[in-house]
Amino acid sequence: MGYRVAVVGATGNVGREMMQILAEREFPCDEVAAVASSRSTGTEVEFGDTGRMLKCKNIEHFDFTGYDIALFSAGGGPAKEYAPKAAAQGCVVIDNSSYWRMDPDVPLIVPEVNPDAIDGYSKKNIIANPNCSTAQLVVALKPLHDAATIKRVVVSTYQSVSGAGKAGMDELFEQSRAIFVGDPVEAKKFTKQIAFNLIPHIDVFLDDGYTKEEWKMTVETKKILDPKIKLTATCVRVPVFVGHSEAVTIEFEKELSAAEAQDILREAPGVMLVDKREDGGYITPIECVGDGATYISRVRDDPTVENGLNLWCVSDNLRKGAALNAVQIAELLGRRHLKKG
Ligand code: A2P
Ligand code: 11C
Repeated sequence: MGYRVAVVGATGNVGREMMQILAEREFPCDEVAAVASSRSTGTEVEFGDTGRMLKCKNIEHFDFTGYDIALFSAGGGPAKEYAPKAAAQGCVVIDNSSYWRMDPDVPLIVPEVNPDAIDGYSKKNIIANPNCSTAQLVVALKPLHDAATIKRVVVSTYQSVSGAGKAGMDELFEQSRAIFVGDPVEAKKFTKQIAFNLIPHIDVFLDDGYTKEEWKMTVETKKILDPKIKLTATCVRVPVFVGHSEAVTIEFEKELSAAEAQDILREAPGVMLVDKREDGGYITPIECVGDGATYISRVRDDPTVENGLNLWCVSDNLRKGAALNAVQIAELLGRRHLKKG
């Protein structure tokens, strides 16, 4: 016997990827419901590449009773309104929005990093999936933290437009087309032109001058990995369709050479080390699309601080940053708490 699973936000970038990954990993589903807004009622979405078409249901009328797990990726508003309703109907929600992440009664999980935290899921029947730029970062940091204890991280991100949903991808495509044919360039989803440009602004501005995306990286890393880690971030949107990249500077309590860090990362779960120190011997975002790993390149000593390292970290933001991590959480939940069969 398998699970009854609902995918909420099934028409979106992450929702479609969730269905793809459920199918690819042969997650034991007896039934999958595709759920979205009233705008999509009746729209057909494919369950992975299986040829199996699902008709979207309207969340406003959807009854989660009898569903074991709901993977939500419909944004904060629907997460706030419908996750407690689904949870009260006995369905465990794994939510990809930022709405529940910092709730002390909601575990925020990256299975390679803090699997044990999932045991607290039943307080609210809601589990949170981290922000994409945090997920790949903590996968890279965890084995290094275990080896030498991280004190401080400085991270600059290069985030693809798919992080801003389907509308972000459409805007990069449309602006690029307009530039090539000489049409006027319109910015709707982003605040400035993104094609052939970059924008040092993701999510809303906070009072201290940081953006909420930068704040999320700080507080989520503390919640998932270690509250003692100090982290400061600069988050930048770049004209890449899929794949977030990060330049990371790490200061440790203990000494850790670049060679030792490479050896640790080579063996670390969820990590692929590609670090040849030659032309092309590193990973770029386009090469990680469709893949679940967090790729690490350019590991090198930082001679400007005591016990410092620099590295380059790239991952498919729709996969490890969102849909894959959510499905891995569902698998972990199944193994530990919702056994079937
Ligand atoms: P819909 O297509 O019906 O608007 P993306 O991040 O790629 O833009 O996708 C967002 C996803 O969240 C879509 O599946 C979208 O469905 C869904 N969504 C957005 N707002 C709501 C809502 N109020 N209720 C349910 N689903 C929503
Ligand atoms: C981006 N990281 O690239 C964002 C998208 O808190 O889940 C995900 C926002 C979040 O725009």
